[in-house]
Amino acid sequence: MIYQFPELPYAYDALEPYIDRMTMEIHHTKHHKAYFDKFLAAVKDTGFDGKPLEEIIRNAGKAPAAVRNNGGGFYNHSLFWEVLSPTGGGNPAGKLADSLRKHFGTFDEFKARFSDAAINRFGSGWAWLSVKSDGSLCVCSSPNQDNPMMDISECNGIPILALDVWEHAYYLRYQNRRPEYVSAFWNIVNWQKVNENYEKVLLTL
Ligand code: MN3
Repeated sequence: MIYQFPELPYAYDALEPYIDRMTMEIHHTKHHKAYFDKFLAAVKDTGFDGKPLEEIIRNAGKAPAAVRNNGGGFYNHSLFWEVLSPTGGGNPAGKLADSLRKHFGTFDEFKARFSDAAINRFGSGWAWLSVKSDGSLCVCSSPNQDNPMMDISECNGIPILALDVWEHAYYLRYQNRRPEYVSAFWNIVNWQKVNENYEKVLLTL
């Protein structure tokens, strides 16, 4: 089958204490799996069935709402799991480190901007670091399960780093304290993977 539900690249408890085991397990096996299953059901018998997920995401504005929402949920979580790691945190390396400095001045300034986007997203949504078509980097947030790759997005780009700020992503451990969850996130960012994502996108521009 063209659409695959991804396994986590680490154990459910691997991101403790920053993200707890129960949150990870429910998030992956219930929330993410439900988006995947509902996407499969929604895409069936549309002209999008069998098309690569990225292509569907790029054309989300032309797809039925259930395809946009559940396809977004499928895609966004698949990226999110990959940019986290129990051995993450620290500073970015490679080309990305230089580009972050170039676009944001300092790594701390980038973190502050990304954290603001995550904390100030009203209601449910995501924060993103994306690469625009001219190769520049940009930080933004999006509502619901939208993402910057969607044609309807206000911040167009290819996402290379994602943070889920739906309450289901943090409520068990952090309750209403979203800023604490966002701050904890920096300890588990897999910068090696984010740099890989970045270099991969640059090759396609
Ligand atoms: Mn989620």
